[in-house]
Amino acid sequence: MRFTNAIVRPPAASFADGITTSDLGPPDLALALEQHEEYCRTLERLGLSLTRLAADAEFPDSTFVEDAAIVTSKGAILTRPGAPSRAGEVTSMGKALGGWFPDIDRISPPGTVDGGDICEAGDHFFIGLSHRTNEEGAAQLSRWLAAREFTSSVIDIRVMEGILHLKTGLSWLGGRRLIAWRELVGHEGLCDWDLVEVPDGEEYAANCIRVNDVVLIAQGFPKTAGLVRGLGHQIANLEMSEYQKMDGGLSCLSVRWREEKA
Ligand code: CIR
Repeated sequence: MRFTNAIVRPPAASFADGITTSDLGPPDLALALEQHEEYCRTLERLGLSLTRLAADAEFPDSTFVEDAAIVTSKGAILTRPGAPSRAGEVTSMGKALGGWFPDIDRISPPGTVDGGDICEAGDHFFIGLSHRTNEEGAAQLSRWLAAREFTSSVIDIRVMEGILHLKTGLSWLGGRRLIAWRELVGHEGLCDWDLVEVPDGEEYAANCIRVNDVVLIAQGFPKTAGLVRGLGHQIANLEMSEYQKMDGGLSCLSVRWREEKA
């Protein structure tokens, strides 16, 4: 099954006002827009049809569209982002997804879920329990997935330092293969999986995405790129410097899904 569709949204003029813990300095908006355009072109080159939402300055973090929805081949659900400043981002996401998913579901209070905590690995979904996704949100999502014949398991990352979302430190490369931060490699919830450890000092590159036959990896992490290539994957590097400054990774910039053709 190949990805066919994605939703993206460029950063707005307020981008630098978003939430961040990084000490890399404020992002350069013009450069961020260039990097975003290259990201979009790469998805299109890989065969995806893009829906480009308009930049929304009311929500500085709204370029990180992945956090607002979880889309599977069997339906979509709007999240309830854990950061209060991001709660309103789901409204425009719901409208955008409505064309494909008229009966879209949603996480309801007191549950919170950020899409960045949800790592799809085929028919299984890892749900990160984080400072954004709470137990109630994880339980709601797990029931929703089970009703669609997907399995799920919860990985608690609240005690792991420096990890915002589960996918900050864990990505699926296809089959049973995952790439992960060292802290996650020994995790009991992942022991049935084939874990590739991201090289020391290149932790940011653990947030990569496999889009059809190509793994997209942030530019500037040569050891990770070499490792993934050595496993037989084709890779493409994307410059992400301005998003890293705002704690965002490659996966956050799109909501991707596979459209079943009738
Ligand atoms: C935030 O803190 O919510 C944003 N500045 C970054 C969100 C990154 N999203 C993701 O990892 N899925």
